[in-house]
Amino acid sequence: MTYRVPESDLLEYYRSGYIVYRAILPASLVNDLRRECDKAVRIARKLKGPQAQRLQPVAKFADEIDQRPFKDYAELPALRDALTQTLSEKHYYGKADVMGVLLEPAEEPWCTAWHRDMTLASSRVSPAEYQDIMLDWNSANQINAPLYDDECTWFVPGSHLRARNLPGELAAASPSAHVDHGAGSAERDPVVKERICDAYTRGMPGAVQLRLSAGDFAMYRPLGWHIGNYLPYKKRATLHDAVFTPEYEVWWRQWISGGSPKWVRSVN
Ligand SMILES: O=C(O)CCC(=O)C(=O)O
Ligand SMILES: [Fe+2]
Repeated sequence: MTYRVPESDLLEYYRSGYIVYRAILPASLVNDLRRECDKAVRIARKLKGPQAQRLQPVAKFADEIDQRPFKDYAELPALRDALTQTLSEKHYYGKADVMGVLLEPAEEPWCTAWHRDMTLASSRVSPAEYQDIMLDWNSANQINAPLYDDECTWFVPGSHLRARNLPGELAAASPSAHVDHGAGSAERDPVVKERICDAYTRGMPGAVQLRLSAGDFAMYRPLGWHIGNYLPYKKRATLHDAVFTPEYEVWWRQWISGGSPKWVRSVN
């Protein structure tokens, strides 16, 4: 065993919806990934402009970005070990057509809207199936693995366990809040915009900031409420990835391409 996941962290993962393996990426791998992600930033800005916030999948750019360190990450024994302790040996990550990198915008502060990656309304499944998906730890686990210290992501602990939203959550996440009080505002002054995004982010009741260090690995349930809040002066290169089992990957690929696959409960 190369990495021991404390039981208190497992408990936190079930209760809050996220877990962090601290300093699990070796320094040499972080160095190699940083070098390749410097290329990713240049490519993303060339393709999508200065406000680009991700390049995904990284493997699509194999002619410019050396894929070796990404493969090393996907096969890292310590990570596979930690994931086996947390979920099972059936779980894997690092799929070439999924893994991307999250980047800081070059010019202006920006935050996403507060969101759940899939809601009952967007899920194309029944309420009972949606509830099963929420409570099934084989489904919907997302990864943020930062190569630089990263405090962009906020999460509402425990919100991954319920489809029901509280009134304060709906108010904080309403589309008009993002336009009037969030990154969607027309404000151009960088400091004022930064404060607007900060206030919008902090406006979600009960939200906590994930404070990640370079080389950490965070796994969270993206059906819980979360947000990304980005500052142009805080360098970001955070591997963004998903965790699968063979069965969940089949379901997810059908779902993401617009299908309505039936959900079969695998955990109780
Ligand atoms: O930037 C982040 O950490 C969050 C990104 C996110 O919420 C998403 O990709 O759906
Ligand atoms: Fe998200």
